[in-house]
Amino acid sequence: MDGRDWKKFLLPYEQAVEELKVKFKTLRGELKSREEYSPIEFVTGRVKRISSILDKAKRLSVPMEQLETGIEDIAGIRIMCQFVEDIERLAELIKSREDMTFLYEKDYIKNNKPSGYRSFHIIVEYPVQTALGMKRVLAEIQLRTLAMNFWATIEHSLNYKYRESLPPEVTNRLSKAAEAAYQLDQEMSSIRVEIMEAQKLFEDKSDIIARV
Ligand code: 0O2
Repeated sequence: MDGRDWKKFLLPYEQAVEELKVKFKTLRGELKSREEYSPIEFVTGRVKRISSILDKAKRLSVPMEQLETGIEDIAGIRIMCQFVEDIERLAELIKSREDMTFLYEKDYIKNNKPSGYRSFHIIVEYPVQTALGMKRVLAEIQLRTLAMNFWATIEHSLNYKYRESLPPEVTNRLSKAAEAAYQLDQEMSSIRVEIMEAQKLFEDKSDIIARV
């Protein structure tokens, strides 16, 4: 594929990422208004870089003409939550949506990766309305707590720096940090009800001040 072919190939994925970001940000606002608490803290999204698509295709032996079905995270959405319990709720909400089709999930929270990576991945099929008609694309929705995201972001940049051959000392520290992030999630879950009540009070107070 040359540059123009890639541009055309990636267009529906770019559209899918933009639309999904809007939809999940809207869901955050709606849940906040309805329930005074949202399981969504913030949402990000990206289209996978061409070099990263090619690396993954090579690693998984996916032929170029099967990229659409063979690489599931060309369109990627990341939703950050405060608590592990929020991830469970969100996963159910996503599975029941009618604007996307749930295909399957990868639970790296129950079964974390050897690296220490924890996150909940949902693969969906999302219909994009293009100038040529409807096109279904695959998208990966990653659900993470803030602690999981902190760890994964740091590990990702270290892997980028060391090109996946991390010095043992760094690997060791990352493994300890993964354990600490897990403990943090557990501690926060154990006082979740108190935290949520405090945040609701805080929201109400800010609301009154904003209206005065
Ligand atoms: P990019 O383009 O840099 O965002 P794999 O076979 O290891 O690639 P798997 O198990 O099939 O991965 O997972 P999946 O569902 O394809 O997701 C890959 C993405 O999950 C990665 O994208 C990361 O965002 C995240 N991820 C998976 N494993 C790890 C890990 O050990 N550490 C971190 N930090 N993130 C991970 P890419 O490949 O980074 O793509």
